[in-house]
Amino acid sequence: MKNIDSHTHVTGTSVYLDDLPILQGTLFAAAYGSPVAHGILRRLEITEALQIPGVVRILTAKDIPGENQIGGIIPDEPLFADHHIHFAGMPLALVVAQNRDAARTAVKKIQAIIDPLEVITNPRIAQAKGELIMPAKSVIQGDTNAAWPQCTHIFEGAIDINGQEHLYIETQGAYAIPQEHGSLKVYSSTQGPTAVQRTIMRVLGIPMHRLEVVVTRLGGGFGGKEDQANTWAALCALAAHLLKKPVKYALHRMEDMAMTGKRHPYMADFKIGLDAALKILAYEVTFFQNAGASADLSPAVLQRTLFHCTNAYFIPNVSATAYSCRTNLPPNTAFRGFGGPQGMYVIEAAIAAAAAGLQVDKSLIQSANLIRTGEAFPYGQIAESEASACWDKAVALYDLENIRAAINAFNAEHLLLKKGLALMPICFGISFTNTLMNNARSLVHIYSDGSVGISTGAVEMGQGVNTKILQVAAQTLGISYDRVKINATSTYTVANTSPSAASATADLNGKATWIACNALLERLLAVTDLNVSRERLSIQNEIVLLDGVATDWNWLRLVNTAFVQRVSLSENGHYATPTIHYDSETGKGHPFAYHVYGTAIIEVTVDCLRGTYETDSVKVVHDFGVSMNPDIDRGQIEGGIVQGIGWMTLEEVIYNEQGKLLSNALSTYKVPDIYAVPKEILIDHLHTDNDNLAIFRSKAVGEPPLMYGIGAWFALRDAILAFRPDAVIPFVAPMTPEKVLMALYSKQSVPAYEEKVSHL
Ligand code: LUZ
Ligand code: MOS
Repeated sequence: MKNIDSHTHVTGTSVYLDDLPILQGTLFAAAYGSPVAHGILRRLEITEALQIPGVVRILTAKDIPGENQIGGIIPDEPLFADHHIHFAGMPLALVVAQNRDAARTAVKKIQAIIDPLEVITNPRIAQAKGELIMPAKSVIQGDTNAAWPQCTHIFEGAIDINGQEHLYIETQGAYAIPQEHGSLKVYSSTQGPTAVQRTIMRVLGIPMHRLEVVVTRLGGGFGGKEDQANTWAALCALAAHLLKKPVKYALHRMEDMAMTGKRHPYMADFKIGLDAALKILAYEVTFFQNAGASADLSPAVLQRTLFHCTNAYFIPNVSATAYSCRTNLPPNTAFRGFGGPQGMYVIEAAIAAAAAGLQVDKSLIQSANLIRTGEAFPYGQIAESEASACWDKAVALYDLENIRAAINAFNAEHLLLKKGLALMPICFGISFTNTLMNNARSLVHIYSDGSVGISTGAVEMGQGVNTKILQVAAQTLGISYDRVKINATSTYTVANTSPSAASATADLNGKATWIACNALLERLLAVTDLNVSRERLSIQNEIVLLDGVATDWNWLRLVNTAFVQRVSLSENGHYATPTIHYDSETGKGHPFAYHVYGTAIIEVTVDCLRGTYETDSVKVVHDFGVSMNPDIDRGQIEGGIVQGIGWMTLEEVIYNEQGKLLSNALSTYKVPDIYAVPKEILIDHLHTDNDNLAIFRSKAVGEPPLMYGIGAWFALRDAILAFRPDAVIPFVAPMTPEKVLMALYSKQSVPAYEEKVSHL
């Protein structure tokens, strides 16, 4: 089935926040963000701004009727700074005006008198100064100290991984409209309508039942709107509440880039020990997460880094410690993979360091250590399948030996063009790491004309979740797709939802929809006069079958009969993932419903004169379970791979030492374009058919493929080494063309990176 949004997308008629018709009297907002990253606010000079024609009011912290607090996991983030400023771009004031231009012009006229304080942007420095978001966390398996003497080889290293701008095509925004009795209706470009609702409840001091948060769809989220849509919705709600007028704020791209958090940059130190047979015996890793100025989702992101710090490998002795470090950057936040990719890059780098030291191919160490059924992840969960299944299939299917031979032949023939190769296995746990978030509800109405309307907590953001939910309903009820409609997500129809995140949205909301549809099916099939046991009845193509044979009951007759008999045609399905648990005291449990595995073979070509490169191919064997929608899943994999390659190779978030974002527009922040995408992406399936935890035995597909992109970094490294076997290539991501060039031609090492890793 095609994505149900494809037609309106390509004809430009899909409705996003900025497409909503503007109500008469609507005011427009723009935030004034702090010009400095750290300081004490002495005074705000707003007289001149107030004189701009059209300006209605300028709001600050003292206008907040409730709490000046938007921190979710930890209450450490004011909506407006009122004294202590923690990052450049932190909102100090909100201009509300009759039009957008007036609001933006007025913002430029505001002046803040600030006593500057020392700015910290480096997480290692923050950690050394005790600037931590929370106490360090760790995950431990076995005993590394006892294991080191048994290791034949030990390697150590340091890592520096940059962040990533979400670059959702639709920027952040909200539109708040006052309703009767002090209620508010808020359209928000958010992955988490309930998070927006809770934040507004807190800031305005209004009960949640008066706050209707509505989301039609997003032009992308990628994690950037899991928590950070709250700010803009709360600002609009505040202004609408105080001024009793509709208030809209859709951020300009440069505002969005400068004021919102990104994927967390991480620094890390590793120590890896192997025996003579290339088995990894011990792995010690310390992560320094650059959390930015407040917690946001950083504690949960850190947890996932620890969970995925051994990627798809079994390592008997692991000691992983992670610090969430407070710096003066915008609070970093969820981004597809949610800390997992950073953990996985570090273990891949450690394996690469070992391979280089031992002069063996990296893939030999990788394949010798893939986790097997029955082995434990460091957090205690037992692997339920073989990581080697995807790996072995990829090696055989794509003929790795032949790929290698072709690359060697190419490299022997070419002086200035070199090809590189990497294999990238992935293993990603599916479920919110915070167990209580793993639940969803679906409200299904069958109308008396036989049409079906569905509301869930799922937010459509281009990932195709609405299409999948529609499939679940139509297939469960045995009716045509045209009969089903998925409604906009609203806190008035489905309450207390988890954000659409963690790759789990289709699983959770699909299951809830399945439960609701099954309950309706039971009720409908009970109204026939067939007088047979339920198991003998089913519906296919809208016809009721008895032992597989058509009866004269069909969908419409069932619905009409049920309606006449006053049988409820509505159902609210609730699903909570079974079996998951995790004890944060012991660091052990079974936090994930299941794992998604896969392996990618990545080939690149480097122009060794210019440092530029191309990705020739990404060949994947991916564990889909049983894909519910191969077209949508393929789109997720292709997009994930390109986004992962972008993070690892091209995209460079740059702050200066004063904490000011330099890469603040698309002219200075390079994302993959059509020329940077792999020339070839081949995707094959591993069918794992024994998994009944996800909807229709499909597996979650949103985040895992991003991590195939990590292979691009190591393929580039491989190509550089083919040109210059003695190249020193620090474990610094992204591997931009500049860095490739430096690795190719620097005298001995790459001085620009030395400073970053100088603590060693
Ligand atoms: N969000 C979240 C996530 O709150 N918890 C998670 O475990 C998670 N994982 C991936 C992406 N978003
Ligand atoms: Mo996400 S990183 O699943 O919002």
